[in-house]
Amino acid sequence: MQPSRPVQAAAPGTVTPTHCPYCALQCGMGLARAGEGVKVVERPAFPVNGGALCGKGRTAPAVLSSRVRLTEPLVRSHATGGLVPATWEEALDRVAEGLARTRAAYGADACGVFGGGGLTNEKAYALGKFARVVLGTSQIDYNGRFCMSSAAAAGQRAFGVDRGLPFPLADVARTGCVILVGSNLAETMPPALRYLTEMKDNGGSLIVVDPRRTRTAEQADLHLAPRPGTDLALALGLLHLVVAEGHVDEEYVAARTSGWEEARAAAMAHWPEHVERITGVPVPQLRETVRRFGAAEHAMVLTARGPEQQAKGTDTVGAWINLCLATGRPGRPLSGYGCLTGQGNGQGGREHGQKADQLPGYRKLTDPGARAHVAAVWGVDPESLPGPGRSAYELLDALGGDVRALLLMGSNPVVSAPRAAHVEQRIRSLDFLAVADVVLSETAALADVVLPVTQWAEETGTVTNLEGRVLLRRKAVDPPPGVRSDLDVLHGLADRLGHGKGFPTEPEEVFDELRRASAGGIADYAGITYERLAAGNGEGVFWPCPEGTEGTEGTETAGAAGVPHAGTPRLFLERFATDDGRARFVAVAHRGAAEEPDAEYPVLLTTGRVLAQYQSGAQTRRVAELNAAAPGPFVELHPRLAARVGVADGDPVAVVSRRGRATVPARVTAGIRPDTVFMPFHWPGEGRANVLTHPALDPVSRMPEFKVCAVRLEAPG
Ligand SMILES: Nc1nc2c(c(=O)[nH]1)N[C@H]1C(S)=C(S)[C@@H](COP(=O)(O)OP(=O)(O)OC[C@H]3O[C@@H](n4cnc5c(=O)[nH]c(N)nc54)[C@H](O)[C@@H]3O)O[C@H]1N2
Ligand SMILES: Nc1nc2c(c(=O)[nH]1)N[C@H]1C(S)=C(S)[C@@H](COP(=O)(O)OP(=O)(O)OC[C@H]3O[C@@H](n4cnc5c(=O)[nH]c(N)nc54)[C@H](O)[C@@H]3O)O[C@H]1N2
Ligand code: SF4
Ligand SMILES: [Mo]
Repeated sequence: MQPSRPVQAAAPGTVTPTHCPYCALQCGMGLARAGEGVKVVERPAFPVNGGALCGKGRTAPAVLSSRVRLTEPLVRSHATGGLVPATWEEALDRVAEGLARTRAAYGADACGVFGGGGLTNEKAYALGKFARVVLGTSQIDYNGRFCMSSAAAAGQRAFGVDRGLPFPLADVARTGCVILVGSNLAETMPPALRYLTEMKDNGGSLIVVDPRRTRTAEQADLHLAPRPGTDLALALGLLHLVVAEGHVDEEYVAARTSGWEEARAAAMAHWPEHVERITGVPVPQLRETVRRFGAAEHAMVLTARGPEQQAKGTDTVGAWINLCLATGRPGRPLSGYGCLTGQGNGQGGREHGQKADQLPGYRKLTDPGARAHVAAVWGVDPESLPGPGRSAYELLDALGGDVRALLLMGSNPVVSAPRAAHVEQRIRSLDFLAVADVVLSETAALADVVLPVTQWAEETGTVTNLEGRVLLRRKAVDPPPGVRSDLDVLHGLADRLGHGKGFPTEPEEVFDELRRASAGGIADYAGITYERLAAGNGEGVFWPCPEGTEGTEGTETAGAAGVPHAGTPRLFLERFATDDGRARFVAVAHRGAAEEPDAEYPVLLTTGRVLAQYQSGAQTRRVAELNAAAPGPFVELHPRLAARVGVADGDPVAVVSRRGRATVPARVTAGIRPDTVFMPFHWPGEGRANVLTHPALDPVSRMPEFKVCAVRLEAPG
């Protein structure tokens, strides 16, 4: 394997091409020196966003400021119980001791590790290796479990591989019909909206499925507003109509799929009138959807968190994939199924080993061949690698029980985990908590040791965006003195725990090892180097990209003899990644939510995002311009429901579930179903939405049901 040459940070005065720290679009941006800091400039040559940025990206440098971020390690004082400044030596010693003590007393599995989908590929890889090799623990998972894990599971089941979009986003502009299910793209990935607008301008139709009339739904030719948690029935009803109205592509189904008869029979049990009763979507709208989707020469279904964050998310996405397969879409030009992955490295973060059941290259921890390959790269005995551990919520729920020490990197579960008050209490009951973060998040504030780390513009690393496009995110500024990178932290801890070698601090060195560990795996990065990623417009390389010059059979862009493999923008053109090369239909049937409304809790709560805040808000709540645009939590409710509860727009209202209570201002709007309320989850305190949510898990993906639970509303006083 050829080593890659180091990539230099740009000299002062020049513009460094890099990427936004936040979502999975990974918009290209330029960073130019401005006084002491940097300012964002457009980078129009980068294809995905073509220079456009949302307000979060434009204001991202504000979080680089020493005024809002951590600049020195903190340790809990034995004397006062508060967090006090410490040296790096002292802080790392304490973490190493905390982990070693726990392991000695209770065994390796008493040490937990929790990662994040915002971490670069290098960090995610190093974190997984640290858990398995240094700690020897099976107890590692990450916040991506809360994100797109149901789509990942359904994609693997149907296609044998999980890559969010199996085609470049630009294909969306040229397709004929898009059904966008539970995505509020206009607020969550604004620069991507242009692909949908272009598609409509080209004569295509946009169908949006969302219980709310969002800014995205406003762009639609047809807006279906199902009851939260009923997408599975909706997709089955549509498949029923596809069959009834003769839109099945029999030739494709025979040539490229398996399992159709069972899936067809399951769908035929879902009569349109029955589906209307479950979902609240009128039969004429179902028919209109099928007419548009069935008639279009090219068509796509794209899902996001709406249908995925359900305790039946895997089957739900499976039902939408069935609809695509029956009409002959996946693996055809400008057509197919895709998931809009969420976090900055949501895709790469799930490929390189921070997931409980996984080794680098999207390999399975239970596969003896995979264990042998990765163990050889790591220089350890395959037998020494632990087996699969618990999923994210189950791990958080076990804290203070059999998991007694936790190292957390890149997540803020006190705000973002389901049933958050319980999770917070579990975290408080730990013997030892270490958090590496950029800011003092609500979770970091509970730690015994807080390690202040560098962030995006201060370090180089790779991320893999929602298209499976591997990108180089370059360093543009020096970090403030006193902070170290996550790779430094892992190196320092590994060294203290007896692994002086194997945890380099240079990102490129880590990436070169990752390439070897991923070689031959599903997500094969072996042919990707920093040098290639830095070339041209920095438009990146799509995985799989094996090492060498042999083309991969069946891919559009297989490398010709003598030319390195070009990467794989489009998957499945010849065959699917299953053993027999066929996509698999899965026979699924509708079922209810884990918690349905009743007399005591008669209203459905669903949760999600607003444009100007990001996730737990740890970063964006520290940016004045974003706080001005989205100052605090609220509950969105229909005028009829508001009248019944006796609240007017702006009045405080208590939202109460079996798990907790949050008090927030009412935002009255006719754009939501009268049986449903919506809360964003970006804030801690009184308005913390996640004290209400239900931790019911999908049986396959272990995704919690963030999008449905039962609540009642109370007007205070
Ligand atoms: N501004 C902003 N952008 C972000 C983020 C952020 O925090 N803020 N986070 C990033 C991340 S990690 C992610 S995962 C993505 C998420 O991106 P999206 O999935 O677009 O975001 P959400 O708001 O969680 O959910 C999308 C929509 O699902 C709808 N919905 C709720 N329940 C249901 C249901 O049962 N069925 C259907 N069909 N729809 C339902 C909601 O009304 C909401 O409009 O955004 C990324 N981009
Ligand atoms: N009710 C409800 N809850 C949800 C969701 C929902 O739709 N509804 N969505 C879920 C989804 S999709 C997601 S992805 C999760 C996200 O929720 P979280 O996992 O809490 O995500 P963030 O708020 O992005 O937390 C990232 C933390 O890492 C820090 N950080 C940023 N960069 C780095 C770095 O390079 N290194 C280190 N060490 N730290 C860094 C940030 O400052 C921040 O504190 O929330 C989930 N929770
Ligand atoms: S859309 Fe996402 S990647 Fe692009 S600027 Fe906004 S937050 Fe950053
Ligand atoms: Mo996410």
